[in-house]
Amino acid sequence: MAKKLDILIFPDPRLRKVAEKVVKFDKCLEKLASDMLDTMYEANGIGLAATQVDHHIRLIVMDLSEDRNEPRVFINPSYKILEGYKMFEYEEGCLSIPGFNEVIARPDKIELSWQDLKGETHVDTPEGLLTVCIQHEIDHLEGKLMVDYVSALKRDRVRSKLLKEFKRY
Ligand code: GNR
Ligand code: NI
Repeated sequence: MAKKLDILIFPDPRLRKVAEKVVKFDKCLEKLASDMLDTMYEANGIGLAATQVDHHIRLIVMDLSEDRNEPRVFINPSYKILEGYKMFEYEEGCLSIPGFNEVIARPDKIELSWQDLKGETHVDTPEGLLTVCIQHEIDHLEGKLMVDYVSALKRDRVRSKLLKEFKRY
Protein backbone atom coordinates (compact mmCIF):
# COMPACT_ATOMS: atom_id res chain seq x y z
CA MET A 1 0.00 0.00 0.00
CA ALA A 2 1.31 3.39 -0.97
CA LYS A 3 1.17 6.27 1.42
CA LYS A 4 0.63 9.96 0.88
CA LEU A 5 3.58 12.04 2.07
CA ASP A 6 3.63 15.66 3.26
CA ILE A 7 5.03 18.14 0.76
CA LEU A 8 7.36 20.81 2.19
CA ILE A 9 6.31 24.39 1.42
CA PHE A 10 8.66 27.31 0.61
CA PRO A 11 10.41 28.87 2.57
CA ASP A 12 10.94 25.65 4.56
CA PRO A 13 14.75 25.45 4.96
CA ARG A 14 14.71 21.69 4.30
CA LEU A 15 13.98 22.49 0.63
CA ARG A 16 17.53 23.92 0.48
CA LYS A 17 19.33 20.68 1.36
CA VAL A 18 21.47 19.06 -1.34
CA ALA A 19 20.36 15.45 -1.95
CA GLU A 20 22.76 12.48 -1.63
CA LYS A 21 23.47 9.99 -4.39
CA VAL A 22 21.44 6.74 -4.22
CA VAL A 23 23.75 3.73 -3.77
CA LYS A 24 21.35 1.03 -2.53
CA PHE A 25 18.69 -0.17 -4.97
CA ASP A 26 16.43 -2.03 -2.55
CA LYS A 27 12.78 -2.52 -1.58
CA CYS A 28 12.96 0.58 0.62
CA LEU A 29 13.79 2.73 -2.42
CA GLU A 30 10.95 1.12 -4.41
CA LYS A 31 8.51 1.87 -1.59
CA LEU A 32 9.56 5.53 -1.42
CA ALA A 33 9.21 5.91 -5.22
CA SER A 34 5.74 4.37 -5.06
CA ASP A 35 4.69 6.63 -2.15
CA MET A 36 6.02 9.65 -4.03
CA LEU A 37 4.05 8.73 -7.17
CA ASP A 38 0.89 8.46 -5.05
CA THR A 39 1.62 11.81 -3.45
CA MET A 40 2.27 13.40 -6.86
CA TYR A 41 -0.96 12.03 -8.36
CA GLU A 42 -3.01 13.15 -5.36
CA ALA A 43 -1.53 16.67 -5.62
CA ASN A 44 -2.12 16.74 -9.42
CA GLY A 45 1.55 17.35 -10.11
CA ILE A 46 3.52 16.15 -13.13
CA GLY A 47 6.74 15.58 -11.17
CA LEU A 48 8.06 15.32 -7.62
CA ALA A 49 11.57 15.30 -6.18
CA ALA A 50 12.40 13.37 -2.98
CA THR A 51 13.61 16.66 -1.43
CA GLN A 52 10.01 17.93 -1.49
CA VAL A 53 8.90 15.11 0.80
CA ASP A 54 11.89 15.57 3.12
CA HIS A 55 13.94 12.63 1.77
CA HIS A 56 17.31 13.98 0.74
CA ILE A 57 18.30 11.42 -1.89
CA ARG A 58 18.60 11.77 -5.67
CA LEU A 59 15.20 10.36 -6.63
CA ILE A 60 12.55 11.91 -8.89
CA VAL A 61 9.15 10.64 -10.04
CA MET A 62 7.18 11.97 -12.99
CA ASP A 63 4.12 11.38 -15.16
CA LEU A 64 3.69 13.61 -18.20
CA SER A 65 0.92 11.55 -19.80
CA GLU A 66 -2.57 12.91 -20.40
CA ASP A 67 -4.20 9.91 -18.74
CA ARG A 68 -1.86 9.93 -15.72
CA ASN A 69 -0.94 6.30 -16.27
CA GLU A 70 2.73 6.48 -17.31
CA PRO A 71 4.69 6.72 -14.06
CA ARG A 72 8.43 7.27 -14.46
CA VAL A 73 11.24 7.07 -11.91
CA PHE A 74 14.64 8.76 -12.32
CA ILE A 75 17.45 7.91 -9.91
CA ASN A 76 20.75 9.84 -9.78
CA PRO A 77 19.69 11.93 -12.80
CA SER A 78 22.11 14.33 -14.45
CA TYR A 79 22.19 16.23 -17.69
CA LYS A 80 24.51 18.14 -19.91
CA ILE A 81 23.43 20.98 -22.14
CA LEU A 82 23.97 20.16 -25.81
CA GLU A 83 25.52 22.37 -28.45
CA GLY A 84 23.12 24.55 -30.44
CA TYR A 85 20.62 24.82 -27.59
CA LYS A 86 18.26 27.77 -27.21
CA MET A 87 16.61 29.09 -24.08
CA PHE A 88 13.02 27.87 -24.03
CA GLU A 89 10.41 29.74 -21.97
CA TYR A 90 7.70 27.82 -20.20
CA GLU A 91 5.24 28.73 -17.44
CA GLU A 92 6.14 26.57 -14.47
CA GLY A 93 4.44 25.78 -11.20
CA CYS A 94 5.76 23.98 -8.12
CA LEU A 95 3.93 21.91 -5.52
CA SER A 96 6.25 23.44 -2.89
CA ILE A 97 5.26 26.99 -3.91
CA PRO A 98 1.46 26.78 -4.21
CA GLY A 99 -0.23 29.58 -6.16
CA PHE A 100 3.03 30.77 -7.74
CA ASN A 101 3.41 30.46 -11.52
CA GLU A 102 6.22 32.04 -13.48
CA VAL A 103 7.71 31.80 -16.94
CA ILE A 104 11.20 30.35 -16.58
CA ALA A 105 13.78 30.08 -19.40
CA ARG A 106 15.82 26.87 -19.60
CA PRO A 107 18.04 25.25 -22.24
CA ASP A 108 15.95 23.18 -24.68
CA LYS A 109 18.58 20.58 -25.70
CA ILE A 110 20.02 18.29 -23.05
CA GLU A 111 21.43 14.79 -22.76
CA LEU A 112 19.92 13.10 -19.74
CA SER A 113 21.42 10.18 -17.81
CA TRP A 114 19.76 8.35 -14.94
CA GLN A 115 19.35 4.99 -13.26
CA ASP A 116 16.16 2.98 -12.82
CA LEU A 117 14.97 1.10 -9.72
CA LYS A 118 17.17 -1.87 -10.68
CA GLY A 119 20.22 0.37 -10.88
CA GLU A 120 20.48 0.14 -14.68
CA THR A 121 21.80 3.24 -16.42
CA HIS A 122 19.89 5.01 -19.22
CA VAL A 123 20.85 7.89 -21.51
CA ASP A 124 18.39 9.87 -23.64
CA THR A 125 17.96 13.23 -25.33
CA PRO A 126 14.45 14.19 -24.16
CA GLU A 127 11.97 16.37 -26.02
CA GLY A 128 9.38 18.92 -24.95
CA LEU A 129 7.99 19.02 -21.42
CA LEU A 130 10.34 16.32 -20.11
CA THR A 131 13.28 18.65 -20.81
CA VAL A 132 11.68 21.39 -18.72
CA CYS A 133 10.39 19.17 -15.93
CA ILE A 134 13.60 17.20 -15.39
CA GLN A 135 15.58 20.44 -15.02
CA HIS A 136 12.99 21.72 -12.50
CA GLU A 137 13.25 18.46 -10.53
CA ILE A 138 17.07 18.25 -10.61
CA ASP A 139 17.08 21.84 -9.28
CA HIS A 140 15.12 20.53 -6.24
CA LEU A 141 17.82 17.90 -5.62
CA GLU A 142 20.36 20.76 -5.55
CA GLY A 143 18.23 22.79 -3.11
CA LYS A 144 17.25 25.19 -5.85
CA LEU A 145 13.73 26.54 -6.42
CA MET A 146 11.82 28.43 -9.14
CA VAL A 147 11.80 31.52 -6.93
CA ASP A 148 15.59 31.70 -7.38
CA TYR A 149 15.04 32.67 -11.03
CA VAL A 150 12.74 35.65 -10.31
CA SER A 151 13.31 39.10 -8.81
CA ALA A 152 13.93 39.48 -5.06
CA LEU A 153 10.71 41.50 -4.88
CA LYS A 154 8.59 38.65 -6.28
CA ARG A 155 10.42 36.11 -4.11
CA ASP A 156 9.84 38.12 -0.90
CA ARG A 157 6.20 38.59 -1.81
CA VAL A 158 5.48 34.89 -2.26
CA ARG A 159 7.56 34.11 0.83
CA SER A 160 5.42 36.38 3.06
CA LYS A 161 2.22 35.11 1.53
CA LEU A 162 3.08 31.43 2.09
CA LEU A 163 4.41 32.09 5.63
CA LYS A 164 1.01 33.54 6.53
CA GLU A 165 -0.93 30.85 4.70
CA PHE A 166 1.04 27.92 6.15
CA LYS A 167 1.70 29.14 9.71
CA ARG A 168 3.99 26.34 10.80
CA TYR A 169 7.14 28.04 11.95
O1 GNR B 1 3.29 19.85 -11.20
C1 GNR B 1 4.22 20.52 -11.66
N1 GNR B 1 4.07 21.17 -12.84
C2 GNR B 1 5.09 21.75 -13.53
C3 GNR B 1 4.77 22.60 -14.59
C4 GNR B 1 5.78 23.19 -15.32
C5 GNR B 1 7.10 22.93 -15.02
C6 GNR B 1 7.44 22.11 -13.98
C7 GNR B 1 6.44 21.52 -13.24
S1 GNR B 1 6.86 20.46 -11.93
C8 GNR B 1 5.48 20.63 -10.90
C9 GNR B 1 5.55 19.68 -9.73
C10 GNR B 1 6.72 20.03 -8.86
O2 GNR B 1 6.75 20.95 -8.08
N2 GNR B 1 7.80 19.33 -9.03
O3 GNR B 1 8.91 19.64 -8.34
NI1 NI C 1 8.77 21.76 -7.89
